[in-house]
Amino acid sequence: MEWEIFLAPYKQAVDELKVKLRGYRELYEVTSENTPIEFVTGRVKPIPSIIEKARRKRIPLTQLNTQMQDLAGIRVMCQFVDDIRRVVELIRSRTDLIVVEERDYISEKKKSGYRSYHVVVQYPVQTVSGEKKILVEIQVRTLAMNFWATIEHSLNYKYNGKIPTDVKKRLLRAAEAAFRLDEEMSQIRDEIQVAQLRFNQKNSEQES
Ligand code: 0O2
Repeated sequence: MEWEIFLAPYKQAVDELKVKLRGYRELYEVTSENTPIEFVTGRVKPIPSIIEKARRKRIPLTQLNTQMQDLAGIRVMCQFVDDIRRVVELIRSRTDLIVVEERDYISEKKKSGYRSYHVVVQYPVQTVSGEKKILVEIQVRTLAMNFWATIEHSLNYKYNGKIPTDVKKRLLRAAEAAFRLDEEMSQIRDEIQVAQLRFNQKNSEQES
């Protein structure tokens, strides 16, 4: 298979969606609302990972375009858990893509402790041979969820997918700690917002 030719539209989709989703930050800057997006990353799955996953999931290489949903991957990082819902709403409301599947690993975390919200979209790319509809997996998560997933992913790599049981247990505890951190941060934000509202009300009363 000519990997470079096959993956070219996936790279295009990743590049375009990175720009489009990063654009929300600037759009929010001109409103008084807080941006739900902290930062956006993206990648095309490396060829060795594609081959390994295809073997593991028994996906024929000729069916990759329909059966491997994360050849093109985008990650959107948020400060707060509530922002994830706002980002998913933004994605659903776009008219340049179609949401084909959503996986909520926040309400129901994975066995490993992994939390994230996955939205699989179909995104049209204009190629030299016409339009190609590309599947892109958008992972939306908080900074704490991302911190955990990044470390767990590199440990998985280090241990060749076989993390020792005691390390797994500690990772599960770390995932819970990350979740509590998210909850605590949300509460702090809520309290700050209430205080801000009172402060603003007091000021406008004094002015009138
Ligand atoms: P990479 O290196 O990120 O590309 P499966 O592969 O069976 O777990 P599936 O059905 O392909 O899952 O889709 P799903 O559940 O949406 O997960 C795909 C991607 O989500 C993974 O891609 C990871 O990026 C992330 N992910 C899922 N589970 C975990 C986890 O337990 N730990 C971490 N760190 N990330 C996870 P890849 O292909 O595994 O790898």
